[in-house]
Amino acid sequence: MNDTRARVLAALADGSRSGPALADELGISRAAVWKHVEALREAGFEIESDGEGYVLASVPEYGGPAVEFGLDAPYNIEYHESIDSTNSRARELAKEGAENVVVLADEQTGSRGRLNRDWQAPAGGVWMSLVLRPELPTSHAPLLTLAAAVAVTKVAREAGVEAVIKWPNDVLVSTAEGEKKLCGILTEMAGEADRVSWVVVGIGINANLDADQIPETATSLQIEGGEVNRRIVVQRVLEEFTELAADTEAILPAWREYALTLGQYVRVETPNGDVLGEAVDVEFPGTLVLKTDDGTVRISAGECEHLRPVQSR
Ligand code: BT5
Repeated sequence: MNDTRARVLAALADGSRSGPALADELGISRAAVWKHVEALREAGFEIESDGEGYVLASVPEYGGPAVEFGLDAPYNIEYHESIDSTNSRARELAKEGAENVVVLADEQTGSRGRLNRDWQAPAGGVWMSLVLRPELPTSHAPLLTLAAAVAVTKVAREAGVEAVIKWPNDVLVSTAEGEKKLCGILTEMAGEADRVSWVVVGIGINANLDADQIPETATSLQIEGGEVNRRIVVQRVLEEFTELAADTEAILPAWREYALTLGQYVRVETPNGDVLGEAVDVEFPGTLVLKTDDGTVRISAGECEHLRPVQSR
């Protein structure tokens, strides 16, 4: 949203203002005030005019301007009702030089998981991709994936859903029917070894979706805790993620606190074969440490399967 429009909106949210008072306050013409008010109405903000002046009566349920309104993180939101993949669009923007843009969609028709797996993304979920240009060496980029998992877990808990993290980046809920996936994260990047050029962090959260809209192995915030306000979910995830990304020292401790993987016997499929062992820690920048029969093994990437908690051996 353009800066002046955001200021008009913030002023109207603060209380009733007459057109002239608003023009004075923001140092713009009355005609400009009128133009911004009309544009905000078109974007779905209900702005009532009583005898005294204008006042904000309601915020649209979802969409770009709705998420930008009151967002305490430095992103412009590019919203699509339907798009093939928010990650594909975010990559395009990244290659054009964009920064701090979030591509957000109600529905995706061709979204991807890791290794080009299909990702189901019907209307009602939270599907978003952040375009970032962090000052990080490429090898540290996995930290951002961990930060995204922590942010989503925290926000799911705020919504009353006991989410946990499976290494490296699945957010799950332990249900009576076993572990079910609530959120998947797909990070893509380009750069030289010493410096990332851009990173796209794609986050897919099953928000207001029913069981018949997602795979059997999945669950949603709605199923586990009831319908959520997606605008707030997006805002809170972006705010938590941004705070963690600015303080990379805080990411691993927070990840450990939410991790279901630590303390489990696991099987990790790696390019060099399967590794079985007890997951004992995660180390900078996201390496899983396993205690195996052949000693300690460190794994930087792979598919992890939880076998059972260590205590129940
Ligand atoms: C992931 O892959 O978990 C990463 C998913 C990233 C999706 C986001 S949405 C916004 C952005 N735009 C994109 O195009 N992608 C990102 P992976 O670990 O490979 O898991 C994929 C597997 O999860 C599939 O093979 C299915 O078994 C399962 N799956 C598919 N759709 C799901 C859903 N909605 N919820 C839970 N599991 C799902």
